[in-house]
Amino acid sequence: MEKETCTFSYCKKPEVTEVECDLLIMGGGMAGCGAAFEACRWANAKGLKVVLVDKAATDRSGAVAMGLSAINTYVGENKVADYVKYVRNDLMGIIREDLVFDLGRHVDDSVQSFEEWGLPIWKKGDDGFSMDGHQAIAAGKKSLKEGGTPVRTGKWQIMINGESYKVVVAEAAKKALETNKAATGMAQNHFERVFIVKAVMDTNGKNVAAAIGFSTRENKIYSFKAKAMLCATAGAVNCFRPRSVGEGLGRTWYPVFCAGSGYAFGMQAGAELTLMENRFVPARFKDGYGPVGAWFLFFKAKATDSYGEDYCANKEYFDDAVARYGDYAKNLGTAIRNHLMMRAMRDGKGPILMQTPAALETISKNMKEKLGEKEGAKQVKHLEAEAWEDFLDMAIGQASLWAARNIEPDKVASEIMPTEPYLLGSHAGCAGFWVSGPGDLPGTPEHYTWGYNRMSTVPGLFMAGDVVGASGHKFSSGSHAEGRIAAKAAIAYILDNAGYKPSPKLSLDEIAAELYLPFEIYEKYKVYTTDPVINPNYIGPKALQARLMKISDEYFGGVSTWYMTSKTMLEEGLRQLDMLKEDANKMAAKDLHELLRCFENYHRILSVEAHARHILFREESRYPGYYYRGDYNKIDDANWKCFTNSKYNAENNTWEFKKVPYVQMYP
Ligand code: SFD
Ligand code: AMP
Repeated sequence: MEKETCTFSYCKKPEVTEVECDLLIMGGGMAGCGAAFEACRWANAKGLKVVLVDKAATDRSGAVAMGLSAINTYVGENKVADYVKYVRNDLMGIIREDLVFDLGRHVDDSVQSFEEWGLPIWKKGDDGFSMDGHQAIAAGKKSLKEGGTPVRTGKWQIMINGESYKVVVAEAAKKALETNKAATGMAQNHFERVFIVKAVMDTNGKNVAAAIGFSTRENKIYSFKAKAMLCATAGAVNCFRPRSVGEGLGRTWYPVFCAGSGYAFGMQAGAELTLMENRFVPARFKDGYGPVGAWFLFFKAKATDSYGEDYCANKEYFDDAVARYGDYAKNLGTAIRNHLMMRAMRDGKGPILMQTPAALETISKNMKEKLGEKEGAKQVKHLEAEAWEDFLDMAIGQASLWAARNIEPDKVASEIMPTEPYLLGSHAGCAGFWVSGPGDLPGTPEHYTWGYNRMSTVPGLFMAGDVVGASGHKFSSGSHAEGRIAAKAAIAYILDNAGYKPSPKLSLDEIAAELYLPFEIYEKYKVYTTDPVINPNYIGPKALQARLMKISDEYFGGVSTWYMTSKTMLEEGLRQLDMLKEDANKMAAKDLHELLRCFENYHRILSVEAHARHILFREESRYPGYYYRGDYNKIDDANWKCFTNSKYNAENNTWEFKKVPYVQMYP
């Protein structure tokens, strides 16, 4: 197939801007905002230039755009070593305990800062009852930093009034960037609605010299040259066919705008990935994708099959799980809870129901016993409002679906369902890059650290949040703290390598031609057919994404195969993916929005290819409930209690895989 190139014979050449800085932060989400806040504290005094670029508007970008109703990682009165054990158990025994411990010892400082910046955090009242964030502030309750007692849902989670969580966190980051602008005289150091597409290597063949991207609002492309870069652009969604199709297409739990750009960027640079076979398949309220944590932990609700049986307590299912997956099944981690739910579903005992009425009834009874009928009823009304608030603050679609279906949680149980797979490293998943740890923790093995905390295997390229592998359960607060950890180390790296001058391998003209190729293809062929959406000379981004999701769903363990895959299925899927990668060169874009979608597809293809190749490499089913290798449907610690690391070579499209020893640091 003839390879298309862009000579700007058919589309208009964009304005090209080169931005020079010391530290480039890619992504303005939780990790990116943490990085900007911390980097400027160390950079300003040294006159170092810090730049943040975000594909959206930072106030409302990333996974926390809609807000959240809980912070899922706050250590508080608990021991950090226990946090490590909790994460290890939930992620089936293989994590980087140095990264998790390091995050656990720093995360609370970020949460206490959020409160100082204006995030309302629920507090325990003197009567032992919960006060939501606003009530606590009005009652003059102590802040967390002063020793105030948060309202815990589970051992690690605290409740917040988080509709504006992201706005609060973004404000602090933007203010910090303002101070850096003042300190360095930069004209602009915060770029919004600029989509980072690719890493351009340095002529030295070691460093990433530039990150290139384009504005999604004007015909402008950017080349950001930097001495160090921090990638915080989150995980990948819509690589697999979602359960919501047709009019529901576009509804997901993790945000549709997470396209795996971080995974693609690091892979283009040759950074090593780890545990990329992992994925997160959350149980969610059906069709609305509402999270379940607050119902299980705060409202103490039970999920049962349609006969009212708690499937996690089903002896036959449980014993079989222990027989196949060993003691890991006994921890009843997130994956195993899914596995047992699917056993019940496959036995025709579905739908699976979140018993919300029973939970609210129990709470109401307790409250009325403790507070009397009148005050009790008042408290119950407040709590029912919180049941709705939980979704209004975080997954609005679920609240509107409840309304659309006349579901009142105090009267009707709701169906829950495992979703399509998501690739991420910050929630109950651990797919991402192999990064250096802090290096100061006792018992840290040598191969866990190489100088600068959270630096990838590419010198000067740092990672934070979803894109850091082998250390899940960071959530919003942990991602922010990890951004801070990585940013401080990046500034140290820049000061230690002051002599490095980035010299990108590609010229600005070559960059412009590569980024605007889909425009050139569209303008070149659009008149060939009466409807430009259908054209034998090119493929639109929507059609290509549909093909990608079909291949992943049917061969890499999507919802249509109940997450089952095997060597033969993976190999057939990868064969079809290779053909799709060829077709991708023929993607056409009619406007900037479609251009964004075209490059998001490239990022999704690379992310899911890495995922499938890692599943092929690990010959066991380490995460039952997330995916199954039908040809190795058991956990095999003897051969596979280790990290699986890979390195992609973008120039010749080849992959290297290796096993890396896992070391338990905390008993
Ligand atoms: O209910 C580019 N999460 C929850 N965390 C909690 O602490 N509590 C909760 O209650 C949580 N819940 C929850 C959560 C997420 C979602 C979607 C829902 C419910 C519905 C998880 C956290 O949100 C998550 O762990 C962190 O936000 C991850 O942080 P980070 O920084 O890794 O990702 P991000 O915040 O999405 O930011 C990514 C940024 O990158 C930008 N970006 N910019 C330029 N170029 C590109 N190519 C880019 N690609 C992406 C994005 O715009 C964004 O700014 S519950 O489930 O438990
Ligand atoms: P979720 O709403 O599923 O994203 O989960 C939010 C938080 O609650 C995460 O920290 C989960 O690990 C935790 N969680 C969710 N469901 C349960 C459960 N059944 N038991 C214990 N923890 C849970």
